[in-house]
Amino acid sequence: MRIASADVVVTSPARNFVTLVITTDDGLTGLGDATLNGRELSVASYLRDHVAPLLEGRDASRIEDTWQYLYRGAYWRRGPVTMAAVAAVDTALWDIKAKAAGMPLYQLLGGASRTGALAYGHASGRDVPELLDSVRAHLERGYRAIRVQTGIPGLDSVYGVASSAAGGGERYDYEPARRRPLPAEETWDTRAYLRHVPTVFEAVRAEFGPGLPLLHDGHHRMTPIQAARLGKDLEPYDLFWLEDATPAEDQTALRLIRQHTTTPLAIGEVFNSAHDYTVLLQERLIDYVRSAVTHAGGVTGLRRLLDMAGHFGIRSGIHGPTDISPVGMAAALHLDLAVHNFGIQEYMRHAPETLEVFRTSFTFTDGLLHPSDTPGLGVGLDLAAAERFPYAPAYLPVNRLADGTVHDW
Ligand code: GCO
Ligand code: MG
Repeated sequence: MRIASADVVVTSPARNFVTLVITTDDGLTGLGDATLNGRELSVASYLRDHVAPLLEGRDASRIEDTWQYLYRGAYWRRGPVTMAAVAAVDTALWDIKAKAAGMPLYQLLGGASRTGALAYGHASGRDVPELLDSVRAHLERGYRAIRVQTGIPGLDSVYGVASSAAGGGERYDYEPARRRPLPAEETWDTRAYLRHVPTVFEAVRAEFGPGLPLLHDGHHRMTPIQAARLGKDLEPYDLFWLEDATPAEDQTALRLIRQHTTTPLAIGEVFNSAHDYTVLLQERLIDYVRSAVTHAGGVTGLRRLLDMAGHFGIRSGIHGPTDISPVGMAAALHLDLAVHNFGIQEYMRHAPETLEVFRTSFTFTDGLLHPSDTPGLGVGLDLAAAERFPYAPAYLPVNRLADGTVHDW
């Protein structure tokens, strides 16, 4: 079974996605997600210009060898662009291998360890009443774990908060990707945030009781001591996790946070290699690893990371916003079902236009996701539909403090 072609499809059904389609000489196709939000075309070029010529004629069944060939063979290692490209090739080859075996991918990863993957959705509101409505809407939709983000008094727009209440506050994440020639700029104030967030969790617990798993994303904005304080202030509300409290690349920052709080910590959506986690895992500074299949070297890369985390009793919380395509999401679900140290899966639900292009078979029932028993990943790509949604440049916002200083977004 040799690789006959490797084609890159760039399409924009509600937001931009980059997908690799590998076809074998016996007619099987595999899909891989290569989407890097706001920098999509760099991965498309990496794949088209530098990787596709290396793939043609290779044995499609040699997944590990191809992973190492692309990783070590490039000489220049790691980085979001390289690892998204490696991920796309790897995921597509796993899709092909599972289709050739006539099995859903999770069977090749060791079979199911559970009946489904607990998913969390994104509730948000510009203020607390709007947030409570959004939590309610998510519970009605079947979610059994909920991420909570709100507007901050005095700030115009805040990460994770929908700008209108439409759709139960679920559509916030499309807004950063809205088409515009330059990034939007937002203003940030960490002290206002630190004052406000505990009052929000107090209100949510008062309304929904102690049982509902609640999560929160700090989106890299705090210093270690600020994060330590927030973790402490949130202890009475028993969070499932506090995510990305500090800029993730500073692994030693987590030592300070950990010394001060028992609020569980999650980090890693911007990482692209298991090497980014070495200190965090060995010193047990976090409770959940957040990397996506799409950004951390595919099914092979993520499996290696999750096994390493499991060795230290640390669980998975695979990144799953809508900028992970349905292909990347399906790959995550197969891992979620198979690995022992599963924690939770992020799941925002894709826009209807996205699902016109990517034909999914995974299911969401009683709060649990299941990848389905379709052979392979269980996702098809409708090329005619993809053509109806041409690429348009889109950027994530940039943050500034009141005095104009650039701050982490
Ligand atoms: C999350 C993430 C996303 C990122 C997005 C950037 O926890 O889901 O923080 O919302 O902001 O993936 O492209
Ligand atoms: Mg996040």
